[in-house]
Order: sequence, then C-alpha cells, then structure tokens
Amino acid sequence: MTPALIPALWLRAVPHNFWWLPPDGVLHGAEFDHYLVLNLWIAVGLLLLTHLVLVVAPLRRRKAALPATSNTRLWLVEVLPLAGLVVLFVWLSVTAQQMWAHQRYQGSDPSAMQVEVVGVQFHWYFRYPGADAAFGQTKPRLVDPGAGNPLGIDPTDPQGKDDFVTSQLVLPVGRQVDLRLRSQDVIHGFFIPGMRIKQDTLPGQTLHIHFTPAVPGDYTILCSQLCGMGHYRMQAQLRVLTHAGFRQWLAAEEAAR
Ligand SMILES: [Cu+2]
Repeated sequence: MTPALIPALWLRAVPHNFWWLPPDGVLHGAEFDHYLVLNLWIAVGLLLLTHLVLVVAPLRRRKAALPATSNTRLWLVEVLPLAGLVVLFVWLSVTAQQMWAHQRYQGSDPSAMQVEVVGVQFHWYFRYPGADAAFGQTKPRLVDPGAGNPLGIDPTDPQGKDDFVTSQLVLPVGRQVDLRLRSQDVIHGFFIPGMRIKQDTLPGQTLHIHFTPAVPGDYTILCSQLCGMGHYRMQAQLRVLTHAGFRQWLAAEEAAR
C-alpha cells in the first residue's frame, strides 16, 4: 500500500467511516476513503480561494503598488500559483495511480484464493477452481446455460472436473482473493462499492484484481458499464463469511456437484 504518499497527520486526524460512503468492508478501504475526502477538501479549498481572488483582486487593482507588467508581479500572481497547482495535481495523480496499481497491477499474494468472474448480458457468474486449485479450459462453443454450463467448461479437461460455478460470490474474511475478470460478450464493469473495487471486464482479455475482505456481511455487486437493455438488473451479491462458515459453504457446494 502507499501510506507514505498521504500525509500521516491527515490519516490520523480524519475519520474514514463517513456516513455518506457505502460501508467499508475491505482492508484497503480506509486509505481509499481518506484519499477521496482529501480530494474533496482540496477542491473546496481551491473553490473558496478562487472566489476570494475574484472578489478581492478587482478591489485591490487600483491600489496596486507594483505596475501590472512588473516581473515580480508576474511571478507572484501567475507563475508561483500555477507551479503550486501543477505540483499539487501531479502529487494527487501519482498517489491515486499507486493506490490503484497496488490492487490492479501488482501481483497478489501466492496464497490468495482464486475466483473467476465472468460478465454476461446480464448476469455475473463466479467460478471456483475446486480441490485442485486449477481452472479447467473453457470453449465458447460449449457455452450452454440451459444445460448447466454457462461458461463453456470443457468436460474433457481433467482440471475442469471439480470446477463449480455460482451466481453469488462467497469469500472468507481476512483472506486475499485474486479475481480473474472476463466477459463473454460486451464490456461490463465489475463494481463492489463496499469493497472499494471497480474494474471493467473486457471480451477477449483476462484481467486480475485482488483485495482482502475485512468485515463479514453481504455486499452488492453491480455492473458499472451501460452494457445493454438489461443493464439495470445486472446485479449479484458478495457474501463474506467467517473461515468456519466459508469451509462449510465450500464443502456443501463441492458435495452438491
Ligand atoms: Cu453489464
């Protein structure tokens, strides 16, 4: 994570469980929320400052001791404020990029649980690799939701024998999960507000994103891309269980196959 990029004083002084944000149930949530609020305060500060300048500057214009064209005035009024803004926005961008890159591009823990997420107009499917911890091959021509194979898992691939697919994402609390995001048709947006996770799923590509659920409970999964007429109903549920609860759920799912 990137705590060094956000001032420590800010992290200590400002609470992160703001009432207007969705409940934060993930390990990296506090840092993302702090960053969001920091951005809002900076925007409010700049807005007030701009309006102050708009009001005060015309009043002071006639009394200005320095001629309008002096170099000192140019530096004080234009170059230095602009340079300050450039530094501020570059810092904000770099901080945001590093926070996001940690979830999206930096590799997950080797012990992270693997789950595949597939977006299809207008459902989310979740595939677990089973006891062998390896996903079997899928083939588009084998996709047949009516026959119980919505992802086209190849029955001749031994690694796919124990794979199972659910319509609800179930995860254990406190363990990192590495999601493999795919799409079967158009671009969808995999979004869990409570986990501070949002990543598009692209047809033809497998994208990874990882996070660690920190609070057991139910969280809504949405599609954040306008993906067709049924986009509004493309929702699913994330259920974060205790370790014992998850083992029980997993055993029941595996026994049902
Ligand atoms: Cu969608």
